[in-house]
Amino acid sequence: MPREFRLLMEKSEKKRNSRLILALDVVEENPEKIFSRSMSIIESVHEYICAIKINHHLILPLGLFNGVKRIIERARELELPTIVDCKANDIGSTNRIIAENYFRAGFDALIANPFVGWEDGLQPIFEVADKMGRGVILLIYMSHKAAWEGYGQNVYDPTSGRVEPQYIIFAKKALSWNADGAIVGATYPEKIRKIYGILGDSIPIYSPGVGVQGGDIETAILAGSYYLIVGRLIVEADNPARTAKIIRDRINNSLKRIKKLI
Ligand code: OMP
Repeated sequence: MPREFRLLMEKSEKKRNSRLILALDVVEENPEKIFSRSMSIIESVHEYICAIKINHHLILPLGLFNGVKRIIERARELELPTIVDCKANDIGSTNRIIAENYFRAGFDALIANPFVGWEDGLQPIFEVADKMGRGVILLIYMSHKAAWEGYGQNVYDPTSGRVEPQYIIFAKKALSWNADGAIVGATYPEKIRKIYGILGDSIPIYSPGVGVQGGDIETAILAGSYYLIVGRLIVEADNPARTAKIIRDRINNSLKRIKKLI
């Protein structure tokens, strides 16, 4: 049974004809400037994106229940889901507090790290998400250069009795834990393809890493990415609205080309 967050994302995607998620990673010299530029980027790009992801770039300088909550409220008015990129990664009792606070502030979903496991790890996050109708997105294979050191390790899985890459085990866990999304770097299309082979259309793949990190939109979509998460390419552009529109259109054109190939 999909959580409310999944339906919220589908509604937003259809309304704007967009699978582009804005990573609102604004860097400025003081909190006032971070807040005002964040708000002005949202106003200029909102018709081209389907959700906003907020990271420590905003949460640390602005605070959760003051600055960031106001940004979430504006996103709500625009019917844009918000995702907190907290990469929750702690023991269960702390994870519960993390989830309760972010969801209470208004976030629709959070990102968590499956390395901590289920029991007394991520289980409380899923419980809070179920209770509050929010989403949980898991890191399956990150976009950065050293991702292979953790997500790419070959490990012995006692449940299957086999040695498998960590990311394959995580993709299977995403299914059994009923995650709402799986993050796989656009920088590793071959990993996207393998993970899509496990998840199919049951859990959408969210891919950061296009542009500045070297990933390519069409290659990622062709491999199985569903949503693309883009930060600096838009946030640091001279014209964020024009750049967001170009990226949104490129995603949609790639989807059209793929449909023709099938
Ligand atoms: P750009 O590289 O500027 O487009 O930003 C990418 C955004 O996605 C940043 O907010 C990162 O923290 C985030 N991200 C990754 O880049 N790689 C990952 O593997 C996972 C994330 C994430 O969890 O969103």
